Amino acid sequence: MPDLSQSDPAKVAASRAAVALVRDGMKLGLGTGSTAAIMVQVLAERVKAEGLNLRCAATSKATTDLAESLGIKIETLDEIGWLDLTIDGADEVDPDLHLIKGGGGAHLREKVVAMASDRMVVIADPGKVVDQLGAFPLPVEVLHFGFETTRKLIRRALDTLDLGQTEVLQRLKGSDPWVTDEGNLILDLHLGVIPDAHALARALAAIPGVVEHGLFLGICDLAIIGKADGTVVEL
Ligand code: ABF
Repeated sequence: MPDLSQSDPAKVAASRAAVALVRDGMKLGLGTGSTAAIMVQVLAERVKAEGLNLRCAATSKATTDLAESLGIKIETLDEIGWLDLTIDGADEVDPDLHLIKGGGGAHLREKVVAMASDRMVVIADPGKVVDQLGAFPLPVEVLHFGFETTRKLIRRALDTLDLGQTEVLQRLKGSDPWVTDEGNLILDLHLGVIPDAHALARALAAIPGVVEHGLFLGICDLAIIGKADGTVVEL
């Protein structure tokens, strides 16, 4: 197991506080990203030390591989059915617990899993806390079919919302298109600020080639922000 003492102490603190919410017998959703990876390690420590009996679903292939390498069995969401708690990272968290997610390219599965949970807890370092969403480019997962048409429709929707100066860039991995675990492509919307996240979410969801956007509105129940000194604050 990687040495947690070498990991970002803020992420470790947030992870430990979130994993403290886990009880024997729970059904859990495991997020994706570097903070969620630390959380999975902390969880694996507890499972080993306390012999916890958990059922876990993962939000990505990367998290599945990590969890299983640490002895946590991963089942599909449909095998488990409904989850008690999902713990995941985020790219931005605002004071209303609205989130931007998807910098890791996994926001589609992350949203499916979060919405199948009684409780969704975000773990993050202080750099993720913002007054207003939008500085982090908003990821939008889109179909291959009609990709350029979908990009045009997104641009048109942004114009309608007076966000027209935005760059809508295809995410790449090296020089190849980024392909998600579900086989789709990603467009990153460089918005700067999002004055009305609900209006933007509605506009994006109305475009058929959009599979899912990275705005998580009214989904997160608690954000645990870890600090470098090992303490946490809850939002
Ligand atoms: C996932 O990982 C994503 O939704 C988010 O994009 C990213 C955060 O990664 P990290 O914890 O590495 O900053 O939670």
